[in-house]
Amino acid sequence: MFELIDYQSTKHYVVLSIGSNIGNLKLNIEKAIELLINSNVLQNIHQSSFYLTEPNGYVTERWFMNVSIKAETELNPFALLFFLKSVEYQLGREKSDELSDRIIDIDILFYDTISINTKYLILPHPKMHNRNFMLLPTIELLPNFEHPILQKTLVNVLNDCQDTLKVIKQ
Ligand code: PH2
Ligand code: MG
Ligand code: MG
Repeated sequence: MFELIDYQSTKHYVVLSIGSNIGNLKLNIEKAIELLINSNVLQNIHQSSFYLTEPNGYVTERWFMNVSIKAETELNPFALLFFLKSVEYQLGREKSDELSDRIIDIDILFYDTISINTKYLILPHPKMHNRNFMLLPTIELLPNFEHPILQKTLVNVLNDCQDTLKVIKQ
């Protein structure tokens, strides 16, 4: 299925959301970003502030630390996803399901302005417009970026977002 999509191997703009809710949350995220920088897979990395965030859709009571980053890459979306999974693994991520507490989670929010819906990857991230913990850090980096499906800026997406969970800038 992947080979049907022909992505040019030039520069692509990506936005990632990184989260952690086990151990030293900030240190886990810093280590992830260090691995991203040292890999040379991502260039021109910009990071948002750290945000302490109330768990969204979780049974757990452990709060998260979240950040967003924007960067450039030459990898196609699936190769990028595979690389990010390997970084999660290097940092000790065990289960990869949506519901477990996690040392590290790295999700792709946007890849250029593409929208795709596959078994392994949906872009833009299908829940981001309902999640303060993804929207607020990303707005710090790209307030006027237009959501490719909703066709409104991220600031307007946040204005229409029903999420009431707390997101506290550190
Ligand atoms: N990640 C989830 C589900 N819920 N809540 C917060 N606050 N932060 C997260 O990173 C997060 C979440 C699924 O990956
Ligand atoms: Mg996630
Ligand atoms: Mg994930």
